[in-house]
Amino acid sequence: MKHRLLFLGPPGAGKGTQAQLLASTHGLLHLSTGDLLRAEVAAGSPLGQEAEAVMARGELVSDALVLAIVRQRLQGQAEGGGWLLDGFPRNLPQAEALAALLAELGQPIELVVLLELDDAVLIQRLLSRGRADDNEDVIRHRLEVYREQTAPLIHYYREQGLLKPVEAHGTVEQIGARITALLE
Ligand code: B4P
Repeated sequence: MKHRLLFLGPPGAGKGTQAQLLASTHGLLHLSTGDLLRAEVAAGSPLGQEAEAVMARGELVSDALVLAIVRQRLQGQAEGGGWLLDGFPRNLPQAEALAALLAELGQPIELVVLLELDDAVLIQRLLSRGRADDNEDVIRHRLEVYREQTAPLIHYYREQGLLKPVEAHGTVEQIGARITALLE
């Protein structure tokens, strides 16, 4: 079965880690806006140049920029192919734009997986990863941005009956098994 899934959760909850795993075991397109933006930064494209400083501060890149990337990738996906969106949407305008795009494509979201984890563990995981935007001040700011802008999506998707919370404590395999169980 070709699933259409969305991964939601605070920075460092393991969205990227779990999304990669599930996409490879289930043959889904893995669309991570964070990875796509980092690839643009690495390539030094005009889009990457615009995104770089914003990401380094732990803020959200403009909706227009992110939406352009997602639209292009989802439209390019073969009809009926499954996908997994990781790190997108990150605020209500992005969620509303996604809903309009998916209605246009006739591909509704099947399930929204919410990865839940305490701040102390999130901060530890991100500090040990050590990416350019993983220093303590920026991490704290990313958590604030998550609470203010992304967390309202929990209510938005719960109201639509799509939300499934998952405990993101434990090993990668344990969390992966919890997510797989939701799909069965
Ligand atoms: P993202 O790339 O989405 O990254 P993230 O939220 O920080 O991390 P994630 O939850 O995916 O954690 P991961 O699996 O890597 O965003 C980065 C920036 O991009 C944003 O701040 C923003 O500027 C920009 N951006 C992205 N999307 C955007 C959008 N839609 N709109 C606007 N701006 C956008 O795991 C973290 C670490 O934990 C890893 O080192 C991993 O190995 C480790 N880990 C994972 N699972 C573990 C486990 N079970 N136990 C121990 N460690 C674990």
